[in-house]
Amino acid sequence: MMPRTQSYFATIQIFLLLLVFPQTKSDLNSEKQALLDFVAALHHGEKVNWSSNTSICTSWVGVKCNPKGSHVHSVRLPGVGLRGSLPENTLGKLHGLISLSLRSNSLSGNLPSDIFSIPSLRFIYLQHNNFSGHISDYLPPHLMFLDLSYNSFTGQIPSIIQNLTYLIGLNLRNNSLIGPIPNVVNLPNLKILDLSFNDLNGSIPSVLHKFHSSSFKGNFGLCGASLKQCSLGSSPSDISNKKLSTWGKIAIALGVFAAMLLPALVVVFCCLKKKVGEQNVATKEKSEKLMEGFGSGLQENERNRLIFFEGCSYNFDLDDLLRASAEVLGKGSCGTTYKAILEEGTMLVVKRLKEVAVVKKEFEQQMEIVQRLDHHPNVVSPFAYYYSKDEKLVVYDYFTSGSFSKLLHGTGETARTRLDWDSRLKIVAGAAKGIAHIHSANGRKLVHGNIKSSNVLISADLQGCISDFGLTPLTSLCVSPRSPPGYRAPEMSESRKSTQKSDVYSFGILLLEMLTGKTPVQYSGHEDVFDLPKWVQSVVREEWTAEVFDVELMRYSNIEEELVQMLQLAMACVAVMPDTRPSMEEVVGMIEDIIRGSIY
Ligand SMILES: *[C@@H]1O[C@H](CO)[C@@H](O)[C@H](O)[C@H]1NC(C)=O
Ligand SMILES: *[C@@H]1O[C@H](CO)[C@@H](O)[C@H](O)[C@H]1NC(C)=O
Ligand SMILES: *[C@@H]1O[C@H](CO)[C@@H](O)[C@H](O)[C@H]1NC(C)=O
Ligand SMILES: *[C@@H]1O[C@H](CO)[C@@H](O)[C@H](O)[C@H]1NC(C)=O
Ligand SMILES: *[C@@H]1O[C@H](CO)[C@@H](O)[C@H](O)[C@H]1NC(C)=O
Ligand SMILES: CC(=O)N[C@H]1CO[C@H](CO)[C@@H](O)[C@@H]1O
Repeated sequence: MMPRTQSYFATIQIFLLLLVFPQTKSDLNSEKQALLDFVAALHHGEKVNWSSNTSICTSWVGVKCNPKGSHVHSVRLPGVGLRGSLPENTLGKLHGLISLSLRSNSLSGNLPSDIFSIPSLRFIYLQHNNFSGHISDYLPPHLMFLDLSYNSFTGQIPSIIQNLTYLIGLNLRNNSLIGPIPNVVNLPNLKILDLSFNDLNGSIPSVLHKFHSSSFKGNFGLCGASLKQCSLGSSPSDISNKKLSTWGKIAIALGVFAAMLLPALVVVFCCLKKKVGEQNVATKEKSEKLMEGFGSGLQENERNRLIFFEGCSYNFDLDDLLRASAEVLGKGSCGTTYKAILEEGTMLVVKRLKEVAVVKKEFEQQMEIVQRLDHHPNVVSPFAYYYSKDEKLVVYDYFTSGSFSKLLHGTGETARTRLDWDSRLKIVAGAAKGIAHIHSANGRKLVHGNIKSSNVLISADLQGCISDFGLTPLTSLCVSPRSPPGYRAPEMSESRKSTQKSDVYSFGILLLEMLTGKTPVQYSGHEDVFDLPKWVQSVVREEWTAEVFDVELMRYSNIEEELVQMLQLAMACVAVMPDTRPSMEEVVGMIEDIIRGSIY
């Protein structure tokens, strides 16, 4: 590792060491014996090199202990040819076990109930085996991930599920489960759900309606949400997802929400209405003209005042923009972003700003700053703008691949893309370079001020490019909860003023988002800030560092070291004291070191 990066990592390592909490005295030997009994009861391949004369914490494949070496905290034996049924009184004796993976083996029979009585257990991966029997009605209270998919489980989904408030992912796909989905009311963290291909019936609980219909398909008795409507009495009418009109969906959704009778009903309703409004615009306006109401108040002599930046090769005018067909890409309190398609086919992004805080001269000066920034492949710069008393537009190139946010989390209807580790590294490296470029320009005085995953656009060659530079000073009036609170540095609650160090903080959040797959702002009807740094710290404190990472990333082997290095970098960026955060240039250097490490 390069010397300049060392101080940050040293800080983090001390931080990690400080977090090693005192543990109850335990007998690691009894855990060793339990595991030897476990493996002796099963057929297995040669890979499982466990032996009583080697050290369980350092030499046993698939076994990891806590830092103190007092407990086994994870057992991972995916695809090692385990055959037979799991013996009682073995894994159940691992009192500090946090993560268990026996996926992709040929295990069968019932799961011993003592496994689920380990209170520390949070991650269970038993998919792709042939386990049978009922799923225990005692599950560990802090369970975060349960994957029992592709087995032969029967019986009902245990109702204890509704009490698992830490649950992030539940996958029961391809079993033979029957009966209703338990009426969950509050699973605030649940982000991954797959109950498809079972024999479930009854209606889908309303809090699960946010999941795509693919989470439920292959259960012919299920109804509600985007599946067939639940009918009272007579056989349910089969209205497919596509045929259901938007208004039909709204009616169902409203009905369900009304039935919930929550105090938050009014809030939820408002949000829903708003969303629906946007969707309508997005789908219907395709053939309509750009930006309703725009242009009507313009003087004839103002109509050609679209100002192009120097060197721009486009040749169209405001009238062309007015004739373009448009689609709403996003709507915020600072304005609306449209995708516009000119009549000859050129695709553009037009930001129509609201609540602009400055007069024309200042607006022009700000655009001048944007224009003077040297071209950089990782910075998305506008190429034209328009200013009048009533309308302010900024025009950009269109990025077909969309934003990093869209790729990581999906949007409403579209499921998230399977984004591999190398792509993620490449995207954040690009975004970091773009931000560092902004920070280094103009006597190091420039600040971005609005770094978030939806402002990182993906170029055709999968580079991350930072957009929205230069607009923050213009829109500082729209102080609203819709600006990205999850990315805001702690010192900004007092000063409100963005700095390069607050940009670094926001970028650190973006890194955490990339690593964990979690969004810092959760939209559960209304916006909740999810304190990512605090969550990561709490996870690390409890000694299951590996488990903070996005489950998508768990499919790649040999990236653990890079993951941890990246996590350390992210934590350095989100340091509470601005001065202790690295500069953006240092961040770029560190990311490059990590990537280089991955090549050689
Ligand atoms: C450990 O014991 C096994 C037999 O149980 C033996 O084959 C092996 O050589 C021993 N290894 C060491 C390092 O003593
Ligand atoms: C068992 O296998 C792991 C991984 O292949 C290896 O790191 C470890 O040294 C092995 N242990 C023994 C005792 O051979
Ligand atoms: C899985 O287990 C069931 C009995 O529980 C058995 O009928 C079935 O053949 C097994 N499937 C495989 C692929 O072993
Ligand atoms: C789930 O939690 C509720 C209250 O929080 C409790 O009354 C109920 O007994 C719990 N269910 C189970 C199966 O533990
Ligand atoms: C679900 O199926 C079970 C039989 O498996 C049946 O007894 C029950 O009435 C069904 N419930 C609904 C709501 O259809
Ligand atoms: C019910 C169901 O869909 N079962 C399928 C589960 O997956 C196996 C293969 O992985 C299929 O053979 C089963 O038909």
